[in-house]
Amino acid sequence: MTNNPSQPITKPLSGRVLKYHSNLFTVEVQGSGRHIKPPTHYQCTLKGLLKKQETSVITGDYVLLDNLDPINRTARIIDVKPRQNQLPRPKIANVDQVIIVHPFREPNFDYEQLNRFLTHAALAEVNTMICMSKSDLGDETDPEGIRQEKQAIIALYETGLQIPVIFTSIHDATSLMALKEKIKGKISVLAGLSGAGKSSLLNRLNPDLKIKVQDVSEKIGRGTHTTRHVELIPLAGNILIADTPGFSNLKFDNTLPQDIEAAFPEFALYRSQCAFSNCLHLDETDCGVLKAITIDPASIHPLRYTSYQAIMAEALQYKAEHQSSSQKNEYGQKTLHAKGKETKQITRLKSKAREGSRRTLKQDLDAWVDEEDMNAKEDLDT
Ligand SMILES: Nc1nc2c(ncn2[C@@H]2O[C@H](COP(=O)(O)OP(=O)(O)OP(=O)(O)O)[C@@H](O)[C@H]2O)c(=O)[nH]1
Ligand SMILES: [Mg+2]
Ligand SMILES: [Zn+2]
Repeated sequence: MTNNPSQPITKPLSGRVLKYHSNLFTVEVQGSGRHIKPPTHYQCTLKGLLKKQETSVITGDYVLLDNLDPINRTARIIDVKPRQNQLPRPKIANVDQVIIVHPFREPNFDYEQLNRFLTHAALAEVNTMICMSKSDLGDETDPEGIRQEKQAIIALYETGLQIPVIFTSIHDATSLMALKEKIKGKISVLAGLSGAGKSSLLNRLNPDLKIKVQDVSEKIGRGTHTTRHVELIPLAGNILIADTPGFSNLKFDNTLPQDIEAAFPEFALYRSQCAFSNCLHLDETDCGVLKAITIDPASIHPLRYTSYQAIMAEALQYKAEHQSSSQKNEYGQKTLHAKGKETKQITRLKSKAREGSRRTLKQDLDAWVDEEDMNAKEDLDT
């Protein structure tokens, strides 16, 4: 960086997008030089060519900047680096983990909603943990019942599915310390229902943030969104964590059935015993999953399977409406089968990269057959 802060910086610099709001990207550029300087935030526009190419730039993206004006703190984004991962909702890239903030109470604990969020994160292939918020709330007349309910949640998700669970309350400093331990040195994104308490948690981790939270007097209702933007917030302890607008609901009407099936890790033990390699474990004959449920109801938790059925119904509806199952879904994946091969996920390429590799992708697609054409495993084996 130049020594004279009034001089424009001519050399392109790289940075990370923290926020997109009102057509401007807030980009954090790390300080450099012999004496470590604090990071600088630049308000950036997008280079015309990137707009023309419809290159998407989202929070968490690593970008290259030119035209840096150190006085007005403005710059221009001229390139975007390939993403390690991305979530379609909340829209964010390059995170180490998604923390699903799910209320234990207010509203009452809802297994299906939580299962929907877990499926959503599994589809994006991002590390996931569960933060059961508002765990101070509950029926004080039945503390033993509350204790058992919390244990059942841990048994199902942490012990059963290896998804870490922590219980937090904004009124319990110890629980907030536990959360802090989980986010130290990482880039995390908070995701969950509106009113789950995402912004409240961040305000407790750093009271200087003063993020607007839902008024306690407001009735928690689906559709009340207090946070409006996805924003990565730096916290002490080498923490970067994104506050995001909550969901009012989470539907899977843009996802393929086979992708939903693959997002349920508990089927892993049994799916190889299904007669059909594209079995969805609904009512098929010789289904390893259905057999397991009949023989040992504890093999797959009934609440997970019920959620699976509900989510699958939405995905099947989507498939019926878009008969070609090789269409891209919002997770940027295509589910295709090759004869005798495993399911293949083709991750969506950025528009720029896609341009250069259209031929390869086309060849790739030609080599694979649509799952619609899939026959029973016996056919593939011959
Ligand atoms: N009792 C209790 N109330 C909480 C807790 N965490 C959040 N709340 C309350 O829940 C309400 C919603 O909190 P917010 O932080 O605005 O929720 P949010 O998830 O950020 O909501 P959106 O921005 O709409 O997505 C607020 O009135 C908080 O005071 C908690 O641990 N215990
Ligand atoms: Mg919020
Ligand atoms: Zn099956």
